Amino acid sequence: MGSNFDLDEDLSAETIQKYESYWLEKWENESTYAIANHELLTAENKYYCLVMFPYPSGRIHMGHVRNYSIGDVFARFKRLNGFAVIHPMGWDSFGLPAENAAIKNKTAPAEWTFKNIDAMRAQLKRIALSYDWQREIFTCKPDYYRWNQQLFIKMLEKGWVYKKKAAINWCEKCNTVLANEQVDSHGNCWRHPDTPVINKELEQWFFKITDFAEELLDGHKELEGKWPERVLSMQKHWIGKSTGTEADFPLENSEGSLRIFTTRIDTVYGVSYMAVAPEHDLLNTIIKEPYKSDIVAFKKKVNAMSNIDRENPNNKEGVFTGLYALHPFTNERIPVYSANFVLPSYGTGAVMAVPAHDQRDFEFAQKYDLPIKAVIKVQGKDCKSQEEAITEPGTLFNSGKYNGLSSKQAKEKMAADLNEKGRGDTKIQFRLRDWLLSRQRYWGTPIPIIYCDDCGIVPVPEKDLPVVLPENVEFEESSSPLCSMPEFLNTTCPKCGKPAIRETDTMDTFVDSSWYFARYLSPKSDHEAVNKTLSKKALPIDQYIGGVEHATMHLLYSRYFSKVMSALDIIDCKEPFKNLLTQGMVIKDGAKMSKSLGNVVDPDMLVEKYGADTVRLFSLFAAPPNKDLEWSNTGVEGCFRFIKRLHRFLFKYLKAKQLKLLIESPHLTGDTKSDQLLRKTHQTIQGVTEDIERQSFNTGIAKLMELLNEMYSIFPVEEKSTEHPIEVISYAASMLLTLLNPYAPLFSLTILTEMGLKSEAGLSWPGFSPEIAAKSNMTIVFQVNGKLRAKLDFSKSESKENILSSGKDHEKIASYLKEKTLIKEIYVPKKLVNYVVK
Ligand code: ANZ
Ligand code: ZN
Ligand code: ZN
Repeated sequence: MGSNFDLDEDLSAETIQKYESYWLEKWENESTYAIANHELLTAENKYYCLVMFPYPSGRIHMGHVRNYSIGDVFARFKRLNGFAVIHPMGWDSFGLPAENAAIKNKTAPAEWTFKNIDAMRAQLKRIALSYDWQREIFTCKPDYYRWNQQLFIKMLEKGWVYKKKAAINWCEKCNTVLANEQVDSHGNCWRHPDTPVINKELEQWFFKITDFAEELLDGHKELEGKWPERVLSMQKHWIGKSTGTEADFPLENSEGSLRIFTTRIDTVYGVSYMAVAPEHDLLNTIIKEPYKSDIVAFKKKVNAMSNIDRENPNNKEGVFTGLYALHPFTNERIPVYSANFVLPSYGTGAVMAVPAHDQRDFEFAQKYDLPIKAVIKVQGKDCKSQEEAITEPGTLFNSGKYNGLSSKQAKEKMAADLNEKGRGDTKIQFRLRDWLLSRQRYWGTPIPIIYCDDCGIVPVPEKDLPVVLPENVEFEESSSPLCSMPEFLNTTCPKCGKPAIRETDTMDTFVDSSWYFARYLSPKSDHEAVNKTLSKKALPIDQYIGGVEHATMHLLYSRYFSKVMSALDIIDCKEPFKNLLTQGMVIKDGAKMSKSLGNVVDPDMLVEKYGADTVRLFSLFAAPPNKDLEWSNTGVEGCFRFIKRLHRFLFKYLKAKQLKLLIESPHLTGDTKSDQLLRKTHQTIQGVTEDIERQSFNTGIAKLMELLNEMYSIFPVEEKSTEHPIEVISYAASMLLTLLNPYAPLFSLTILTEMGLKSEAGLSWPGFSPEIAAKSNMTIVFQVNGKLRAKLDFSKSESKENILSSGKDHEKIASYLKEKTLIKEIYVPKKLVNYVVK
């Protein structure tokens, strides 16, 4: 038992820094947490623990500290339990901020990015996170993004990527298009919540994620109970499956017809007008003057509106097209309008409007004085004096031969009848749109495409990958430097050899993060994106941790990519994240801790003052992982005091060279104090294990604090240590420090080493004895003349005499015995006492 660390009694800041850096250096030199692939492949139990990798913005903030500490508890806990743990870290290092910084500071994005990475890596290392740094990846390096390019080409071959002109979302601040997922619920940019996204028509690249809509929904079955319900329901809503009917309404005096999508074909007898999106093709064809000019003006007006304004109920607007459609069942003439609330990208971009049963249609009808005809009777609703739409299903009336049917019956019957006439069918519709992946920005993966005047769109041949992003660039304000670099732009066509030019758009950075978890398995491989054998073994990720803000972005895209990559036989795993924990935010003074609000606490400063263990401990103790954590300086102080207090207790025995590492539990001896501590120790092992397993890290820490309190109260430090049972104290200390290891590894290892631990690898998670941990108490019911007066707890070994006399002295009972004569004392062992008095 050598004293390596030269500890002092009150654990000065200097001492803490000393032993903390000892371990950090050791881990660095020995790559302690690296796991070789052969080790992973042959392991009986593997555990893949992953926390969403950071964007290298420059510095780690408390949110990162919390998040990565949570991940580290899982990783260390599983390692101690004998699992082969893979716990990697990398950098989501393409993206807009690097470009903005480049424009502002005149440094190239690459330089800025790598400088940030170096700073942040050092910060992560300083808080004792057990990463396998040999697997570090950088999405902005060609050895990573070339696989994005290869995947893109493979998907192009399959027809899963395509280019088309479309109305897209444009952010003026980002100066690029955005995917639908990147427009928030207010119609603003995800990066710029104060900037409304506007519509533009542009040629863009899309991933056909909609082909996988059904599978993405289906996969949820596997995730239920393992992902937060909230994330699943956000994805479900985003995918938005809805079953309805498509129906053709023939156009009057024309060969053509207007196809609509409705979820309420049962209301078809109540149609009073049709409405098409201003972008609908019909409007480019058969419209005559004077309607034509009205429509052109209307289109212009709607185009200038944001989607959110467009869907605002107060902005409902439309124009008559001069056209009439014919009712598919009655042949009645129905006027066709163009209306802003009809979206071009949903269903068929056209609707049958039923004002009596749809609130939007109702308000539009009132504004333009169109008929409102009720056809569904709903119990308890008066359909005569309608003041709003009656939207519930009910029974049909005013509906010809369908009268009397329920909405449900009518939907089936009508769809079948339409189908028979060749005028429609049941149709499943999704809200999900294809993923727009091209960005008009520089700092991202170049899309590996060449444009040739003769051959058109030509993918870069695999042997010519990667298309390297030039790093020495100069920025002119807004546009991507790639557009003005002949050395990048000019190339030759791989098909015909003539001069051709390269695509200058780059990929959405969400492409990078959609499969990075698989790249960690073979981060350096230069002949394949993913080692498939390893992916079979290591995937899915057993525990994924990250922010709920990614519910319909990264978490949806990754699931999609896993399905695509499985279909392409690159990996073998369709659901990449088996369990998901979405951590809460770090709050200070009532608001999310953020630079813009000026309420940040600098992790470096805390680490310097208290050491990494305290910082970790606080961020794990102050709230359960999935709840918001309120910052509190006294809370940090409290965690610091706990470590110091633990140290002070142990120091006395350490100094006397009495404390030794004890893995095997001593037996109960019959000595009350010693048994009491042993019992509490086993209960703590049981409790902390269960707490970590149910992700209740904070209560686990509370139990460790309780155990320490018990140690102090049973064996006060002021007493002479030689009179204390050193076996039991050694065991309690060994266990407390081992259980503390996932939370505060540096202090834990330091003291355990002082107690005789030879190497960290020798440490393992302890088991407990259920017999010793079992409650030692019994509850006795006390009556006076048969009436319940009190319930008191006693040790199971307490004698009858003691129980009877303690009852008599107890305040709740004594008053009933006062000035009475005690005739009899009845005692039912371990259950009941009855004092009979007169
Ligand atoms: C007639 C009708 C009658 C409707 C009624 C509703 C109630 P979900 O559930 O979201 O799929 N709709 C269809 N395409 C549209 C578009 N491109 N833009 C705006 N609205 C559109 O909604 C389907 C319903 O949304 C459809 O059913 C249609 O209105 C409308 F009493 O058709 B309904
Ligand atoms: Zn933006
Ligand atoms: Zn060519």
